[in-house]
Amino acid sequence: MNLKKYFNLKSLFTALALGSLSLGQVMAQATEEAAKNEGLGKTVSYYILLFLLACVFIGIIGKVLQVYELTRKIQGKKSGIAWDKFNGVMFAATLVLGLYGSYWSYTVHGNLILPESASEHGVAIDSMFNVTLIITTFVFVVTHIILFLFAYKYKHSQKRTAYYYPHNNTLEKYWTIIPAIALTVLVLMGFFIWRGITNIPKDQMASAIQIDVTAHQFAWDVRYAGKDNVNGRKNYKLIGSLNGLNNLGLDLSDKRNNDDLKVTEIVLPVNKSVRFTIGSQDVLHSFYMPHFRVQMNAVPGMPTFFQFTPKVTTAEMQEKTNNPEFNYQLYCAKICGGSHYNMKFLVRVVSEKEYQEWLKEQKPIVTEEMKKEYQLALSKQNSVNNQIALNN
Ligand SMILES: [Cu+2]
Repeated sequence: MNLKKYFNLKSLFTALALGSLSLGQVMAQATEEAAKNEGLGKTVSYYILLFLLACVFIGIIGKVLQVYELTRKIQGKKSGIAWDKFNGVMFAATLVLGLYGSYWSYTVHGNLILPESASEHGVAIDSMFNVTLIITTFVFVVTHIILFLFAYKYKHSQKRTAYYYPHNNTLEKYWTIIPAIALTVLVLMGFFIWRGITNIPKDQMASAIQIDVTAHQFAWDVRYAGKDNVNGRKNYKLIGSLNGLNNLGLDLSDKRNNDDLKVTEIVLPVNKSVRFTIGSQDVLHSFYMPHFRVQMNAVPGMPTFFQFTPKVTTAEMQEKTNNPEFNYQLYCAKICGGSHYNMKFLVRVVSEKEYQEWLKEQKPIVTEEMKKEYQLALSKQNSVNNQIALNN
């Protein structure tokens, strides 16, 4: 069977070119329509249409060039375009554009970087970040210059034949050992810094201000430990008990709960160590305070901890950032559901005096109503126990 009867190359390309053109026209019309509608010019669909239009345009150019080359081939002529040279120049151009793009990204996005760390341990994290960035940037620039310039300089030429170069042990050693040493240094540096942050001596743990944070879709509940500096026990089985009042599942048989305070903002005294106990009532959340370089998962059923010392007050940071509206925030850094973005909680760092004044105004988390419900539940339980005892 002769396939040529069914596939005529010329008509195939004509059909392809026509198809591309008509698709291009449809896209152009759609883009124009989109741009006409007020505000639509900035929507995602508009940019997707533009991207598709660019793809179609490039496709058409490719097809035209293909037809041109095939025609020359049929006529027994040499290729009309020096593709080797073209590809080589494209490599060199990509190098220049890519390096400029990286430089642009570093300068423009680099300005969006967080202000200086507002916590003591954050300084070490920042230095680790900077060292990693310097090393990786250096490697990135050098390897890209070598890769792209080699592709340009040694592009295919009729005058030169390729040299078969299968293996070189010395080179293998260099490009295995040097990155291995660099990575070991970076990993060890990270390990020791992390250990310094999480490995806190017991006395320092106990003396820090104790704050208990509970995450749930889509909010944070925060309580301070009160005078005894110990947060009372919680029990997940008690969540929603006491006629729906006990949304944190506090165990009222633990008297240490009675002085715990419910707060609507986190207020921290400057230069005092503070220890957060973090938990979740539903899915994974992430306790994230970027200005203090603090991030820790909030895991259901497994308390996690983060202890740190804030060293810049909110007022000082407002001055440093030249932004009188500046405020520290606690965010959730896990995409934990549809309203995840709502998980914000105000954090203020103030002087010791302001902190003490604020603390005095905070109300206990265990309300009188909760206590009454608890007593009621206890008396009901006692009567049931008595009945069981009597029946026996
Ligand atoms: Cu969350």
